[in-house]
Amino acid sequence: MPDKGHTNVNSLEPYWMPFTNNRQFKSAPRMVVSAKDMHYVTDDGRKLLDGASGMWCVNAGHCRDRIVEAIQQEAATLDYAPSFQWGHPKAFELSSRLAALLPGNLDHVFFGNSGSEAVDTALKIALAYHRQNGEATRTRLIGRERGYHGVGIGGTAVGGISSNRKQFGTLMAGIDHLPHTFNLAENAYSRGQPAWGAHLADDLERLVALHDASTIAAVIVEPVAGSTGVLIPPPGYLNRLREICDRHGILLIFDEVITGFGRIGGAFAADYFGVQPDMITMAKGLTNGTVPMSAVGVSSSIYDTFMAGPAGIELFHGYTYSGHPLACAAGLATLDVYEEDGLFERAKSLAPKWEDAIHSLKGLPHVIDLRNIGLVGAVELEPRDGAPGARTFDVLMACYENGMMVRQTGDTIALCPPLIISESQIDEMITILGDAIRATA
Ligand code: PXG
Repeated sequence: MPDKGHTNVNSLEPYWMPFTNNRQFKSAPRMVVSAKDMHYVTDDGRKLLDGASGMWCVNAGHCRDRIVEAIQQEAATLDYAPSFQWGHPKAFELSSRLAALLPGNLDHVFFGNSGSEAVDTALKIALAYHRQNGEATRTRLIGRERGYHGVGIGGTAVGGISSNRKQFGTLMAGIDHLPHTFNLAENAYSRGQPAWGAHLADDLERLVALHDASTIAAVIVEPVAGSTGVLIPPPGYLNRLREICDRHGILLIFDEVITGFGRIGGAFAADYFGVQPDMITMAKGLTNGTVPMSAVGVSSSIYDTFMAGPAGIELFHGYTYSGHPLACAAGLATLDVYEEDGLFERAKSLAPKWEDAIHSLKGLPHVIDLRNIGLVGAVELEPRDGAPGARTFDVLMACYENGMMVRQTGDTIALCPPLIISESQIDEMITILGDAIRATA
């Protein structure tokens, strides 16, 4: 083999890390090597309390025996099965379990491997549905500012984070955005849902007036925006979006990649907020983060429209790994664990304690807002002059030094622990975070 100058197998150089400051990371790597329940273990043997469920996905805690065994067994039984024109029983079983868990008439499930794929799948189903329904002019997609819907081209387009969009502009025609609902002046330190802002849903009427309903296929929103700093909807906001979509024949998609599987205290945010979407995207907690898998829950009216079409393949879409056997085995075992441990109810019953804990950080240096819902918390810090995100990165590092992993996004520290967290671990988390904030000028 030619010597390419980095033959040291432990070189950090070849790996181009995703959404990471590669140069910073490689100058001072943070490596984890194992995990169990509420903790990671670092390469220097320290335990880290997991304040982030990895990246919002390990809802049942790490390396749960039942899930590990299910994956091991499946790997030795059916390593792979083709997903086009062939089936295997666990894909049908998991679909049935999910259909039973999903709200209302979301009775059908389409599998992908990542949240990004679920989002692109849902958007493509929306476009194909309207065409199938004789409304082929409905091609416009509406997202929301500060929305995150993954990194596929569709998800990037409907997403509302400018840094994620600016390099990819030409692929994003036929898209518009609602305003986000985040407003510090009106809503700082709200406990749970903030009171102000439901009227912002009415902006959808403005977009309908501008573009005409006959051009609009779907609206996609995260019920609670996660990646851009935990933006919680005001009461009535999601209901209004639903009403306006109904009035104009527009499909409503909830991106529940983060909010699904108990995170905010119901199986899905749609249950928690009592608003029924036409599709729900899910990933992350679907397999407790163990094997990559995502899914779109689809209403029976959408599915039936396709099944009433001409004979043949109804939807020209799918992935080599749709419904992968290992992912299905992991998903089934994960649903068992959620059910047996009562984790969705647990998240709900811990939420008041969690709320008090988050809001106990009020008054610490540079804290300008605290937000919470279910087992999600956010601490908003005043940005340093000319250096957005720098202060929260220092807090992340101080937490890491003191034994905890948190998520940082812009000037927000986000907390979303596994739903198995104990009350004393909530206290521990708040102590470490409070100390980190105090230690960070
Ligand atoms: N939709 C939503 C709402 C998400 O939060 C995706 C789609 C994309 O999923 P994939 O599996 O393609 O990454 C996401 C992903 C964070 C963080 O720290 C959030 C995500 C991913 C990584 C970090 O907020 N969300």
